[in-house]
Amino acid sequence: MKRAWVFVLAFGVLGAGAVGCKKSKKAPAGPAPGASAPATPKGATSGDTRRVDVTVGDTGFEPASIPAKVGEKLTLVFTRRTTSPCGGEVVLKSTGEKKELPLNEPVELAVVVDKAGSVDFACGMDMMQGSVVVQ
Ligand SMILES: [Cu+2]
Repeated sequence: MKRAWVFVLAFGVLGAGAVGCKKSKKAPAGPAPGASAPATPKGATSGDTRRVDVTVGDTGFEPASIPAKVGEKLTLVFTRRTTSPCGGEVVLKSTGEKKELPLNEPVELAVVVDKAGSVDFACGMDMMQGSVVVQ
């Protein structure tokens, strides 16, 4: 029984070591395989996306109302600044999509604004509320 444990431990250490090696080799070997990577268009996907910072505080979302235009690509970037458990989660009501909000860590939430109206979001308990007002 003991031998089996030692074997598992040794194997685990070797495995971890191998991974470490691969990581450290990554830097010098960079240019050759990475040559094709920068070819992906930079501005095409991110350039026309508007990012809006939303702070999650004790009093709710700030701003709680975000104006937007139909067809616009919008990404809300939530940053939770309160330790209240109320701010621990944001839910996009139209899709039911949920995002956990770790303290002081920006979390992105893409919002589809394909028609006029309001796209609502709220905390997990539906107490704090906000909306994207699409015109
Ligand atoms: Cu809440």
